Amino acid sequence: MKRQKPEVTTLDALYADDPIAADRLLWGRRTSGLSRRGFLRKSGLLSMSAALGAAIPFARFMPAGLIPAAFAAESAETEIEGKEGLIVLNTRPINAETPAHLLDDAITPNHRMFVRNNGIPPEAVDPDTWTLEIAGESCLRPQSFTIADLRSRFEEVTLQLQLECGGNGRSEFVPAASGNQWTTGAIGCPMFTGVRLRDVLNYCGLAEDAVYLGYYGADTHTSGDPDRDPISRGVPIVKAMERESIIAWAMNGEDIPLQNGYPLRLICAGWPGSVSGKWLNKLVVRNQIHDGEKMAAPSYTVPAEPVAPGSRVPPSQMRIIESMPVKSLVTFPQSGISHDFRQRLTVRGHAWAGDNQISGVFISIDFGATWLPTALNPAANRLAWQNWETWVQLPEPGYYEIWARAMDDRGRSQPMVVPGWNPRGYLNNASHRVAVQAV
Ligand SMILES: Nc1nc2c(c(=O)[nH]1)N[C@H]1C(S)=C(S)[C@@H](COP(=O)(O)O)O[C@H]1N2
Ligand SMILES: [Mo]
Repeated sequence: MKRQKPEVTTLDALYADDPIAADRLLWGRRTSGLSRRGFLRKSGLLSMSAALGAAIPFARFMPAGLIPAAFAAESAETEIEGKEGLIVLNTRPINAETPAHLLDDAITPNHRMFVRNNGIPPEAVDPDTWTLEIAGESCLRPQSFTIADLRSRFEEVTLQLQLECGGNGRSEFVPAASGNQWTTGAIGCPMFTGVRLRDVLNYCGLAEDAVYLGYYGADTHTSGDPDRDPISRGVPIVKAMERESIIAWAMNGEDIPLQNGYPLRLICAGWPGSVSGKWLNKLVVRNQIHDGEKMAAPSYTVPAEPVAPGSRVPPSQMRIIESMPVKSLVTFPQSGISHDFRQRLTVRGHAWAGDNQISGVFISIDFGATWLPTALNPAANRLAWQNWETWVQLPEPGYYEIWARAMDDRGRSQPMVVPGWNPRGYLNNASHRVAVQAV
């Protein structure tokens, strides 16, 4: 029985088991999110401080209902070869995310790139005989290319491109949305080398009625049924024809890791990762919105109008997700560290905004009461995340959270609370929070 254990464990466990009960204990009432300020009960403050093992200097600014970032689940180690340190969410198919502090590199290394598989990757891939077929009712000159053909016929480009799963952040939705319970780690921004999709499409000729591009990959359905595709999505032709949409054979100058699509993949960055087909062996130019697997609602769609949490939404009211929203990550310090309060604390991370750019990243050490601007670097190229950095001086020992909030070049800011609930839990771009114990 939990009653026998000290209060510290109880509160911690309570948050893990039943955040609503923990909320009532600390705040004295049910709260409906992080929208209201303050009012931590005296007993609640004591319990929370005890559980955190520190005073909370800015407790007066804590929004009602806040679950301290220090209580986020501890990371488990994994066995995915070449992906050490990633958190495995599922093994069949393999899905693994990268803890925020392991995404600290400006350019995501291959072994830190998350894995999101809908099916079973192909085995025994031979890059010399791999072919990419270009077809579809709106392709004028259907034909196939080997990787060597692509390399010799088209200009090679290398770009840093962000890839984020549409479901990144899903774990925070209440009521829970089905699917992989990603926290913050289904994002990465490696360098990709390949050829422009538009060069290949122009070479094969687009009919006047071409409106959409669909992809197929060599992975197989988890059911084993050879007639079912795990996923076959795509993008409107205008997105496919952008300079940054590429067919890539290398990631950070090396072969693409098998789990990330070796030997060939599509990258249409800034949109849900699901449009960037892995193990790419066929592209179809369509005269209608591509109707491949996971193109139809509820997959990768959100309600056209806001809905009450838990609602059922008819497919006709769902819209295909296009650009991803503005978002940021604190990659240093690692959440949960201790820090000597007399020393400055460096804080840094990345920010990205789908098809758009970042105009500013702000951080708060007082639960959002005040915000400080950070130094923001330009992107390496369009559709690459931007790195930001600053430092803070924590005023006294105690428990702090560092919150980051990015704004895009259209003035849209990240929310501090989980945004619009949707049936499959896409597009959670709430501010990232890390815990720091100043000692
Ligand atoms: N063929 C194929 N392509 C795919 C997928 C897949 O399961 N099969 N998953 C998609 C999804 S949902 C995402 S988020 C990205 C993930 O890319 P990564 O595993 O390289 O991080 O690939 C996309 N491309
Ligand atoms: Mo995804």
